[in-house]
Amino acid sequence: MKVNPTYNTKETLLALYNKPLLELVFEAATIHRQFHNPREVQMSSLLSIKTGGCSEDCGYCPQAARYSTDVEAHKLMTVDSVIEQAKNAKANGSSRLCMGAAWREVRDNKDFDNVIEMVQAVNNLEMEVCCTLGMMNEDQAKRLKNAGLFAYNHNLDTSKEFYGDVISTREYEERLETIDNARKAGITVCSGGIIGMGEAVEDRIGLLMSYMEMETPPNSIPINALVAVEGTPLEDQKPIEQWEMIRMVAVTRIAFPESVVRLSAGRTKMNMEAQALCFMAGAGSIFAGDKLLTTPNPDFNEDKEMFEILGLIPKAAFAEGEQPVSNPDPIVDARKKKEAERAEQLLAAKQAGFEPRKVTTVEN
Ligand code: SAM
Ligand code: DTB
Ligand code: SF4
Repeated sequence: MKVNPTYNTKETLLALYNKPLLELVFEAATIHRQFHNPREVQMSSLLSIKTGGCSEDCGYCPQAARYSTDVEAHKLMTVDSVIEQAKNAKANGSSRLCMGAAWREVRDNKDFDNVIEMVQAVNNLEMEVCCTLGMMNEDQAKRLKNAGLFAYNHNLDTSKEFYGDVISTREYEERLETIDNARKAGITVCSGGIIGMGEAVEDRIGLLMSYMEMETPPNSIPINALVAVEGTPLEDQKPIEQWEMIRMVAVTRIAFPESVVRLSAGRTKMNMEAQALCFMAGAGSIFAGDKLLTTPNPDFNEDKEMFEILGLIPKAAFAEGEQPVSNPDPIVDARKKKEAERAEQLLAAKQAGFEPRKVTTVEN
C-alpha cells in the first residue's frame, strides 16, 4: 500500500481539497484508472451481531448506552442466524460481510469464541469476512486471523486534534494500537472516518495525515457522512453538502492510490448523481443492504438499479488478496468437547432416573 508522494503533507492535501471541484474529480478519476478497474465496485454488507448497550461515549453513535436513542440493545446473535444473513447478503451480490459489535473492546469470553465460529463459518461461504469489534490485543487479532478473518475495521474517525471533542472514553493512541495489532496478525486493515460532525476541513485532512504517517496505510478507507441520530450529542448537526463527500472521496483516492475508498454511511441522503461523482472520483466500494448497523441504507434493489444505470459491476470476493484459511480454534474446540461431555453425562443421568439440578449461568 503506497501513498502519493505529491500529496503527503497537510498543506498539499488541503490545497488539493480546495481545488475547483471538477478538476479535483478529474485528477482523482485519472489516478483511480491507473490502479483500479473503474467499473468494479465492491458490495459489502454490514451485520450488527451485538447491538447497543455500549459503554463508550462516541458522540455520533446511537449504540452508546448513555444516550437515549431508539436503538434496542440485543445480545450476541447466534452463529446460525449469522450464517443465514450472510447467505442472504451473498445471494444479493455482496462479496464481503462486515460483522459489527457494540463493544469497547474484545474480551476473552464465550462471546468472542462465538465470533470466532462466525468468522470460520462465513469464510467457508467464500465471502470476505470483516469484523469491527472495538479495540483488540495482538493475541485476539491472531485468533481472528487463524479463524479466517480477511479484514478488521477500526476507524480513527477524525483528526487527533478533534478526537477529544467527539469521544472521551478512549485515546486516539489506543485506536492506532489496535490497527497495528491487526496488521501484525496479517489481517488487512479497513480504517476511515466520518465527516459532518462539526470538524474543520483541516480535521478531515488531519485524519488522512494519520494514515499518511503509518508504515502501511489502510487497505480500505471508509468515508462516512454522519448519520445524525436523535438522542446522540450530534443529533442537531446540519447534514453536509454532497460536494463535501465527493471532495473527501476524491482527496482520499488521490492520497492513497492503492487503497479501496469506501462510500459508506450517508448514502440515503445522496442522490444518484452525487454517488456517480463519488464513483468517478474513485469510490470502489459501498455498504449494501437496507441497513447499516442500526440506521437505514439504500436497499439491494435500489443499488442494483444504480449499478445498471451507471454501468457498474459488483466486485468478486478475494480480488485483492487470497482467501484466508480457516484453521481450527483450540479454545472453541475444547469448549465444544466439554459441552458435549456434559450433555452426555446429563443424558446418562436422566436415563438412570436422576433429575438434573437447575444451574444458572452468568454470562458477561
Ligand atoms: N464498537 C466498535 C468500534 O467503535 O470500533 C465497532 C462498531 S462502530 C459502530 C463502527 C464505526 O461506525 C465507528 O467507528 C464510526 O466510524 C461508525 N459510525 C457509528 N455511528 C455512526 C453514525 N451515526 N454516522 C456515521 N458513522 C457512524
Ligand atoms: C464504517 O466505516 N461504517 C460502517 C462500518 N464501517 C462498520 C458503520 C456505519 C454505521 C452507521 C450508523 C449505524 O448504522 O449505526
Ligand atoms: Fe461503542 Fe463503537 Fe458506538 Fe463507540 S462507535 S459507542 S465504541 S459501538
